[in-house]
Amino acid sequence: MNFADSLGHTEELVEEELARLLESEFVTGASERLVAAMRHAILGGGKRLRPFLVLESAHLFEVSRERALPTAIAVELIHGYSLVHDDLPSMDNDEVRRGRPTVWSEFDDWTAILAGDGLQALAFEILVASSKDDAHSGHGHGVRSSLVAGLAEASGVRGMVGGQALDLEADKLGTPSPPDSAYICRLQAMKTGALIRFSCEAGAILAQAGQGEQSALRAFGTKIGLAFQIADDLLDVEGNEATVGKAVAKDAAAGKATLVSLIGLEEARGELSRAVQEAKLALAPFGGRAETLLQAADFVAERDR
Ligand code: GRG
Repeated sequence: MNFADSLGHTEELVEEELARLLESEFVTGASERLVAAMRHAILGGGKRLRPFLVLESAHLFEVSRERALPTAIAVELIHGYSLVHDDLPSMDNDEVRRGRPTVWSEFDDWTAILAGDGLQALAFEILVASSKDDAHSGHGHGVRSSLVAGLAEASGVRGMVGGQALDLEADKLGTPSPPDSAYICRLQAMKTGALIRFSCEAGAILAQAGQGEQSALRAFGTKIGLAFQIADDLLDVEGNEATVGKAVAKDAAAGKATLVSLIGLEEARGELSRAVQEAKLALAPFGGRAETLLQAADFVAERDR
């Protein structure tokens, strides 16, 4: 299967699983409007890159798709919640996401806040409830608590939430003024990098791989997280709104400092290709087994959406 087909296959799998989840006992008794907002947030779009990274990193260790799927879904639920909250009027104030109205503009802001909260809680609930075969393997509890701890760290104040706070402080409070590239790199590593890094590490956690292999995947995830963010900044400058599925040229219009605005397009392209090279180097210990993850690194850098 080529890379595009493989990513497409994961998109379908994740879509089906999320649709099933949002009709399951996990939402029984919840307000219909709230569940509709959660469905609007999470179904019908998105590249599903993070779940793909979870499934592929698990595949490196021959962990089955079935066993890795709850972790992949949990990561996507966290990502979905972050987008819903990020789009809110009080944060980024976006009306279009994945080519459709954002949750707050389709519903309202309080429903969007609650839908995001609901998606976040659901992520941890399915992670803890997951995997029948873990229970038989004798190490289910340890693996699950490592996954929960890793996801909480990546999505919380030392990761995504902390990075978002640094971003909004610079943007709305003007501190620091002006943000320099060290500040931008730190906030981006937390805001977008941490969840991507965790997605790559998750396979090693599921497989209870040795420290060396886990560190290699962590290094790979850190570098493709950086590449992902530089590519995102470049898309904001060079991308096409219809393809990207959201407003572009927002950063420059808002006078927002990004790596691209600080170091320029050419230098940013150089940083992007360096990050991809370093990501690939980190996977050297896995040899040919890591072929799909190597292709994922190229995809992250070359994507147009
Ligand atoms: C609100 C706690 C909280 C956090 C928000 C991740 C984030 C933090 C905000 C997203 C803002 C943003 C557009 C960042 C740029 C990188 C990014 C996460 C892009 C969207 O991710 P993709 O391209 O989206 O994987 P799809 O739609 O493919 O899932």
